[in-house]
Amino acid sequence: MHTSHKSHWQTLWINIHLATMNDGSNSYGVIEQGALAISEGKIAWLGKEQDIPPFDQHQVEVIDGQGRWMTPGFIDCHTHLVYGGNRANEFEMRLQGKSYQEIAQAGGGIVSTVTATRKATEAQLLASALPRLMALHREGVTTVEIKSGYGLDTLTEIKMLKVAGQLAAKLPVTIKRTFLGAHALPIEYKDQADDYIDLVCDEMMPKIAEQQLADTVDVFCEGIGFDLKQTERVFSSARSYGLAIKVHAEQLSDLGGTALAAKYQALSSDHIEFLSLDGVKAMADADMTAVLLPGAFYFLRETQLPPIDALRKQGVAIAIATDVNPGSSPICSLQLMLNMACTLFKLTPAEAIAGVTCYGAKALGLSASKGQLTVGFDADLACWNIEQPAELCYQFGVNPLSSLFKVGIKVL
Ligand code: DI6
Ligand code: FE
Repeated sequence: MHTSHKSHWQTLWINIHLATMNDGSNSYGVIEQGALAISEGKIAWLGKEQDIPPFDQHQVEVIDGQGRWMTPGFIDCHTHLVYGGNRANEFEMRLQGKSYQEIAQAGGGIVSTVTATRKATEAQLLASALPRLMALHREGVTTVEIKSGYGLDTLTEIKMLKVAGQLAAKLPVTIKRTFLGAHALPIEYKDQADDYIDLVCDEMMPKIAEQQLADTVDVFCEGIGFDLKQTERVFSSARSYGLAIKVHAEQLSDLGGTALAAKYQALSSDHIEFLSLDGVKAMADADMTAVLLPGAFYFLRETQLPPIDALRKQGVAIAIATDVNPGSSPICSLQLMLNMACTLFKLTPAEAIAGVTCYGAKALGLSASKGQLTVGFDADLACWNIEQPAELCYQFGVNPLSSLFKVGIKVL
């Protein structure tokens, strides 16, 4: 294994099993009886404990892992965790027989969260988002993507993205921000979706790009969202500002949003329950990541499964995320998503864990620095009280996190 200069090590883990997650999705990339050294926030060496090169015992803090397991810190690559209010009333309506689409068409749904988000102050949004982020973090999450999309006006979209940025100062979590102005049509633009897309492309996007409030742009391409033409306008505007692209597509119907996103070299297409084989092939050709969101599938009682076998056959990387949001996935647990990815989507535990580590990183364009135990990668490390990696997916409700390191520093 590679090594950096031994005297630079700050911390050395010994007596620990490593699930490096750097071997592709069919394996955990296990190193049993391993060791891992940290230097300046990065992984400086890893390998078998018996192969540790000589080091200065006085300079290095040695941590005995006591036979526990270490994985990369988890990555939740798709959330909407900054928002005002909640939608428990809508949950009740759905249980009385209304569908998610009917509620959206009747002015509920996303639009009702928009009203609450516009009303909330930055401080209120921050205070309500923090426990959600905390819940993820306590379960081993060290990187989270957060989308705007409940403002749908310039001021509130910017307010959401600022709050998302402030969260990074509250907890030791890397926050990646995504501008989702094209999430839903605000009431003041009723029947004028094209005009709203003008606002997104000509006013919101330039400001957000200029103030560096987001590095990625997302669109909800759907019957109750935006059509292909509108989606393409947002993509081409994003590209002109040098912003990366993602899409919510094929969640409720097959509009072709994924194939369109592939033409724009998008990082990922997310949801994709209704994705066709051609769509899967387009993703493979563009090296896009498929982000599966079992929480939304579960919470909306969807029955159409994403095309998992086709994704596997075409070699598309699969990520798993919570989609934390008030309407379709009010569930702040990536550990539960690991369980659901296996029970609902029949992923193997190794695939599911890859989905919240190496492929979660890939979905965010971070695959060169996060999501693997690899020399040179950020020392975002989760240490688990388990006897085998599959336990992370198998049991739910007893948080097995033993300790958590963020860029080499113990944070939990
Ligand atoms: N798809 C989703 O699952 C969330 N957004 C989206 O485009 C739902 C957002 C909500 O219902 O508030
Ligand atoms: Fe979403």
